[in-house]
Amino acid sequence: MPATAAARWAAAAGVVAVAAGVVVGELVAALVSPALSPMTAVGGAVIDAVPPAVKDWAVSAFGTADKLALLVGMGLAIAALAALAGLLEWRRRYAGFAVISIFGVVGLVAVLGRAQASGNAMVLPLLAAAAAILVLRWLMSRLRDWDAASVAVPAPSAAAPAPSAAAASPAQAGRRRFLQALGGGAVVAAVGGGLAAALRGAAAGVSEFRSKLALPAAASPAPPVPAGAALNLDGISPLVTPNRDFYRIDTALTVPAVDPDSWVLKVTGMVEREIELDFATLLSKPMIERHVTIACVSNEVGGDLIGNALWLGWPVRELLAMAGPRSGADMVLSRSKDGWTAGTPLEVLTDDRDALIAVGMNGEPLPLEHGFPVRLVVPGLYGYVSATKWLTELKVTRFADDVGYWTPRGWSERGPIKTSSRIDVPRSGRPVRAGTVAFGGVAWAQHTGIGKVELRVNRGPWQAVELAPGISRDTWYQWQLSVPLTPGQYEIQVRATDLNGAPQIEDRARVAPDGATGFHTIRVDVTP
Ligand SMILES: Nc1nc2c(c(=O)[nH]1)N[C@H]1C(S)=C(S)[C@@H](COP(=O)(O)O)O[C@H]1N2
Ligand SMILES: [Mo]
Repeated sequence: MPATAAARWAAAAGVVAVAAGVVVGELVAALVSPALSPMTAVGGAVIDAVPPAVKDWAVSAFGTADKLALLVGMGLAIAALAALAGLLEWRRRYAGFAVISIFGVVGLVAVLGRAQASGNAMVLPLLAAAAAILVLRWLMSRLRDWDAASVAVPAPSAAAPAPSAAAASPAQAGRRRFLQALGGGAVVAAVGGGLAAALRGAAAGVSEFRSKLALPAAASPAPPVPAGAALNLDGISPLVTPNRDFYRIDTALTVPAVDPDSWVLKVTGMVEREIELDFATLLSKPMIERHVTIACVSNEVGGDLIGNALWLGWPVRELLAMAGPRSGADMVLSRSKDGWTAGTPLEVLTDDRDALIAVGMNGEPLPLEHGFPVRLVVPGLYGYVSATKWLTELKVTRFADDVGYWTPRGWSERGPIKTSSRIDVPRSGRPVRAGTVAFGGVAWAQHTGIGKVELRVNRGPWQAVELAPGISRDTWYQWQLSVPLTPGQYEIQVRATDLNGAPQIEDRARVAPDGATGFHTIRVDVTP
């Protein structure tokens, strides 16, 4: 095959491979990271980086299509670099892979620079680059096969037409195999790209709404964080978990895109008056803001499926009072946009614990992954029986008549959070220097509060730690203790006791059916 033809096909292979990689990244982003995809991250970084004059020029030249123009420009630039990657890979093995790896790293840097960066978002550029490299490797091997075959048997020229009925020559077979791969790759990338765009389209509109949404100020602001609640200890969990680090658990394969303009919350079932509440009406209600630590029933002892946030919302009890629950009702089955349900005791939604119909998380509208526009937050209960995200309905009912999503799947009907504690520092298995070793972590007993936390070394006597004041009984508390340790191996355990004097359960229990128990135990190597 002539060198120029081979180079052209190699460039085409580069474009198809990188397109396939980008599509993989965007498609997976639509599923696991709707707020941020590799392309939106790079686009956002470009917007931030261009000088204002260029931005003004773009807006005046393209008007409201400026974003589209940016995407088209990005697409062309990426296609050019992708063609170059294909060409380089053809000339020299791995040179093209190196160019694609640089793409991946640029994508990663762009993602890291965005406010919405999350663990999920960070792996996507690398995933996209890996996919592009695999596809390019595959296309290159077919191109090399074709090239080798056409060297062995020169392709028939126009002057000597190929024998039409005869079997294809190896060169023709190689050509066909390469073109099939190239065309197949292009079609798959195009179809996947269309799907990703459709999935993202809905989420993008909702994201846009969210970014422009100004939440009302709280009529009842959160009580001030007590002085000394946040200990100054390296490696301890922050007292308030930033949204981007907040654990996420749900059954939603794609994050539901709920448009606040058409959102309504229905109160149904055993009530005097059924109610439909729209988003604007909800925002006009006197909101309260509270710190609440929510936790997942699947959180293992020492696990990280727990986080503390400042939630803004309207108390569920106010809405339920308007509806008027009928006597005999003892449960509220809350339902989300995607059909998931939780069964919460009516009592905890009507007592003074400030269970919230929440719209805000740490001063922002709820992130899409955390239930935008509206979710429930109930102090003291595991998420699976209380914390419904993308909330659409509250059905007042009875435990005898209805069940939440997880109950028939082997989880308990009721899910009060069990008192527990965790050692954050030092990390288990991480060697530390002999001398005074600082231990620290968090402890929680939502809606009762923590009374004391103790630590023991090698099953010796329990030692009281310094317990920081909690923000409220509904949040976790930080603790710390310095222990002098000589070189050797140690087993360290922590236990908490709630404000009623009830100790954390020592017997180990698995997470199912109603939450793990046992003391968090770490092993520490103390080196000279
Ligand atoms: N719609 C919906 N809401 C849901 C869930 C779900 O699967 N779907 N999971 C619940 C569980 S099990 C937990 S622990 C919390 C987690 O909330 P987070 O993802 O905001 O941390 O959400 C709850 N709300
Ligand atoms: Mo959970």
